[in-house]
Amino acid sequence: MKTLNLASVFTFLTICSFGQKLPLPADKKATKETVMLYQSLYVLKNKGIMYGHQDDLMYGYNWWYEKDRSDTKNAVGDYPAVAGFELGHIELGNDRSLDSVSFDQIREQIKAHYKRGGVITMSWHLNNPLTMQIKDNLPGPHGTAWDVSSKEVVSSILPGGKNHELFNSWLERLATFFLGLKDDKGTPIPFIFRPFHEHSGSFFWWGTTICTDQEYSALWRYTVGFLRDKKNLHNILYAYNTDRVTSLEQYLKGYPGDDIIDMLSLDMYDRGESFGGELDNALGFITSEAVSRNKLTALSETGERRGMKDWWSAVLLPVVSKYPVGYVLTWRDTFNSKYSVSGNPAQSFPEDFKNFFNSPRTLFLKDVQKENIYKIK
Ligand code: BMA
Repeated sequence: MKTLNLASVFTFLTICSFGQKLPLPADKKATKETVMLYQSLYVLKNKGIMYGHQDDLMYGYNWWYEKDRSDTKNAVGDYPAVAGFELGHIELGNDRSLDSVSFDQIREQIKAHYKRGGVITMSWHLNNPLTMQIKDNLPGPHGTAWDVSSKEVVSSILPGGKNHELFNSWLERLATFFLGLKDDKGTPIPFIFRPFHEHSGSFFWWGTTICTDQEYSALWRYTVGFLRDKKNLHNILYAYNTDRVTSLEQYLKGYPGDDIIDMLSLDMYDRGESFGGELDNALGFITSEAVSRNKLTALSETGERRGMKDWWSAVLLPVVSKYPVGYVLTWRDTFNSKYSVSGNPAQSFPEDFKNFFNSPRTLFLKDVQKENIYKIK
């Protein structure tokens, strides 16, 4: 059983609701459920860290899309508070994502998780709109999000670029999927969208050495303008994101602006002994910047890669506990992978994952359900 004193959280929420004005999402027309999500996350980030898992509801180590199944639930008896989903290849009009997950099933699971009162986040490893047009059978990541062979990609899809109309058609397909995310009453389901992620790295076509900071910012602004103003989507919280960084200046390179961004997030995997210190440093300046800008925060991708038995409780938890980190999300596991590279709870040392679950600092679905995060207080 969890020992978190929820009474204190409720008291705090009440004081915030009645005694002090909470910040609003960047979108001035955000739906009331989206405003509630924003404000609930804003308050909860000081009280506990929500656990999230990518594709948790879609497949696991040795199963593929079974109703209500979850490796997290299997390990600790509760769903993650945050369910992560991936939209790569929605831009192509495909039925399945780049990870072979059905978009219809993603939509169903988004509805189910919202109905349970959980938080939804989506990433988008979209193809490379410029190089994918070269049909030669080139090796490696040719034509994918990881194709960094040309530095002209972002400029080619911005207004005036030769691939601008193609990019518009991709955004149109993305928007169609988003417009279909409604609950049983037809209310749009609020979610966190984290496109063009890990900008500080140079492994995606929108990476820091592949486009200029101005182009990156313009790409963000164009995308948000399209979804928010052209398609009238007002149920989206936008997460800015980088890979590992060592300074605030590096973190904010290409930042598109407080008027469109809701969350300052970081991705960092454990690749060696220096992880704890590097994470501590980065979360220190990112969360303090987020607090001063009234934004949400998250460690939006992380995972264990060293085979450390006590990683959850001895490495991850002590660092994230020091800061107002809204959620921590471990990445997907490829189906039937022998070794968990991403921190899948069922595989990566389930005994220690229980310690992480039992910590009064962590929040899983049942904890978040009690908060009624979408309800106007
Ligand atoms: C990456 C890897 C890929 C996957 C992508 C999108 O980090 O897990 O295998 O296709 O995320 O989910």
